[in-house]
Amino acid sequence: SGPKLYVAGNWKMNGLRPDLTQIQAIRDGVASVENAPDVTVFPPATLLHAASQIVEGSLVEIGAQDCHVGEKGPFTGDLSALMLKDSGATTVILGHSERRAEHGETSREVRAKAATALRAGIKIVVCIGETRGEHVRGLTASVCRRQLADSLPDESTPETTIVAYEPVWAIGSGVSPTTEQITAVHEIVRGCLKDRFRETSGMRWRVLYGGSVSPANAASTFDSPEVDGVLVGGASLKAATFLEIITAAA
Ligand code: G2H
Repeated sequence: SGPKLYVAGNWKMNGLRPDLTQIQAIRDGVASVENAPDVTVFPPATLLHAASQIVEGSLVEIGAQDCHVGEKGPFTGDLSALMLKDSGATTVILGHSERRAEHGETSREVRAKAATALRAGIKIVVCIGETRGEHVRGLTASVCRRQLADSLPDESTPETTIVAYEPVWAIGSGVSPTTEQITAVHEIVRGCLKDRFRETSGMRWRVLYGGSVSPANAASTFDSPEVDGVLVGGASLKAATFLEIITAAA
């Protein structure tokens, strides 16, 4: 069997200090799940340090949602990968479609950030995915291939880099692709990874699905042999709901 499934909770711009009780509940819940998947929660940067202390010594890891491309310097308001690591983050999400859309992040920028994060010793979850318009025009495969090629740095390895396929039309919409559609895109992604990164340890690349994952559709998503885990947004905010998804991955 391959590596354990990976379940990520992306809190986006949600979460105040009282919500740290959700991190405690996730930590305790994961401890009691047999064959639990790898779980990483990505709270806002303001909660990274406290959340990391809560999960210390447990199976749960904490990650950040973005980082600056530079290592340090005059970049008011930005956070470097090293700062995130210093706060206890083991991982950073890069190239989420909300950042691509709202901050104009290009794949080239994502790739540069990814290289900086890997140099800082932090793992990366790189997001790709087509818009609704691209989907209806039949451009899903070509858009994903291009974003993947442009967003991943040459330094990526299966140990440090996770790819998340998040069709933009499925994000926060309650509409998700069929398991067959997800499988087809993940096969393309895996093929591209194998073609480009020939010299690896042999560890399987992890390709996650993201977009309206919920307790209702998690099990059918995990049915796909091409799905190595999920990136969950809205359904990760409440520990009880998130733990249902985690249990489905066990
Ligand atoms: C996609 C996902 C998490 P949601 O953005 O990254 O969010 O599950 O709310 O669609």
